[in-house]
Amino acid sequence: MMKRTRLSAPWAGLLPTRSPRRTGKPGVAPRFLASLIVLAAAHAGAQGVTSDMIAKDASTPGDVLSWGMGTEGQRHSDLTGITADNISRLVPVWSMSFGGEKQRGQESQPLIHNGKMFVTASYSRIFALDSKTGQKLWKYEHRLPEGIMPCCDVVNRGAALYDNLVIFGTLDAQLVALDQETGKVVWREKIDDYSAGYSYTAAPLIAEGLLLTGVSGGEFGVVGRVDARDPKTGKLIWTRPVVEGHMGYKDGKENGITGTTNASWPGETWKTGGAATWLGGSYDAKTGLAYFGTGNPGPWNSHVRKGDNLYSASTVAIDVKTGQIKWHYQSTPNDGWDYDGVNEFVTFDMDGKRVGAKADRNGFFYVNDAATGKLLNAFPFVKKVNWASSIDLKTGRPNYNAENRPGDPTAAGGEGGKGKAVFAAPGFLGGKNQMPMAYSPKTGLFYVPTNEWGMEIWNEPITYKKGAAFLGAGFTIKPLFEDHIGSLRAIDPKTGNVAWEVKNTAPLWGGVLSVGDLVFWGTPEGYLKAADAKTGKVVWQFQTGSGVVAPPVTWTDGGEQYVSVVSGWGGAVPLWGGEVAKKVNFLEQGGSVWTFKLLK
Ligand SMILES: [Ca+2]
Ligand SMILES: [Ca+2]
Repeated sequence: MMKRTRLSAPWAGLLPTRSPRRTGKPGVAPRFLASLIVLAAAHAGAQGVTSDMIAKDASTPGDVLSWGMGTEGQRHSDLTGITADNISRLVPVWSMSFGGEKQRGQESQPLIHNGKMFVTASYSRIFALDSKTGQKLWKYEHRLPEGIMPCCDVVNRGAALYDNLVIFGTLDAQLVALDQETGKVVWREKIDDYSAGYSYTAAPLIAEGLLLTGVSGGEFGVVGRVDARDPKTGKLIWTRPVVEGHMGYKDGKENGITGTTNASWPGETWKTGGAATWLGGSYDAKTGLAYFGTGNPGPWNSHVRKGDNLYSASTVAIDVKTGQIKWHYQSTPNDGWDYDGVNEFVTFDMDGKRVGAKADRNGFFYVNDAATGKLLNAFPFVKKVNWASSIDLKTGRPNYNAENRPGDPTAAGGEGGKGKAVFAAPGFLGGKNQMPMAYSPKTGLFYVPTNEWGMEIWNEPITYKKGAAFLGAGFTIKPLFEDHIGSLRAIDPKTGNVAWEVKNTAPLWGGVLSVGDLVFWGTPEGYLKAADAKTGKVVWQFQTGSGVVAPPVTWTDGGEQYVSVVSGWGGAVPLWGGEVAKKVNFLEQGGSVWTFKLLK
């Protein structure tokens, strides 16, 4: 059985910090007040974040308004201020500590707007900082109840900006919207019941003026879905479950059942079907579709839910206007290995078509038509994949290696209720996990943080109990190679060729930034590194003092280019990594943001 990870939060939570009120003192001369108002307006630029600004985020280097540096998720910037030739002068300008008694994993991507950085931290905290100096402007610490159930550490991956608000999700499955200037809570809405295993850790997505979020909790028999809200008020507009049989809603009215009840799930299994949308989504204005990945079907034991188990372990493309599923592509039908299909679907142009790519947990890299979902290409991106031999490009289905599916515990010969154990690769932590890849339109390559590992896995009997782990499996993650687990790979999406790789001893768990002719990424050993995007030659590295498990960003301000990354070791590896966790238990926790620019 899985060990119940202790993630209760005795941390009592401080009251949200309030900035001083911005009203003038009584008795101040009107002319002085008037000039203050002019100054304040000039300073603020007074521009709220609009849908249009978010839609153009990838091509506006003065800000970072979305997770993915553009809702398409390419994580690419055309800025060329920092190059291989001058990067030896790239130095830290400030570092800011998240403080607190507890640290754990820091997986957050900062946002930059109007001279401010908005960055979330572990335990559902968010900070606003001066982006040039790192000076703290305000912070908000969400009051977490006892008994929250995050499966994979108390992380948060970032916020969303809309108008004058900054919005983020919490470990007790709420959304909190705060005033960007003051940190004051403007609205707060419950996503779902944390005592049933729901939580939220992804950055919300803004598309077409709607706030789109998913749910976490795939290890607790929750039901995955995507919600759309009015970002100004938090009011629910539509909700679309991603497990077949569940009803969707729009404007308070029924909006059609997802799929066909019982078509791919036997009996009542769809009611606790999992498919958590825990990494959030991407959006492409050219298709009008939001792409959400879905996690494992529940429970892990695939023999109790014979069928494809739609739409688990899939990419689901949702028409933002209607809340209807336009297409789906299932990478692991009847998943039996916890191959969550949540990884980001990054849209880009290839051969004159709008397409999207995903480096799946299951070890295959997929390219689909972004408008129709048609599978165009699929190839392994890690060295050892043994649950399937290949993907049939005609049918889109995997060619399974049946002997590497963990056995049915009810089959004759099972010992003590345990099914036949198998060694499967990748391990359930995936050929790639939550750490987002980057795409460079300049090189046409994806920069994918990969890991090489396998697992011993077996099934056990399980029944659903609200708020309890719903796995029905036991497992141990094991390394495959002596010298490395992680590898940053530059992958050609047309051919599957690996242009170059940079190996890493520990598993990679941070994301990638493509900027100009460089790529930046972090390592659990604490380094932020940069390499030449064409050759993979490492041209720069900096030790941040704790493991980097977050994606870097870049922007420009006052003619200078900045790079920022969050540092703080943690996430799923130390909690679930079996033999790998033992290898990396010397790494120290932390919690800080580092910001760099060129020394003049
Ligand atoms: Ca931008
Ligand atoms: Ca999972």
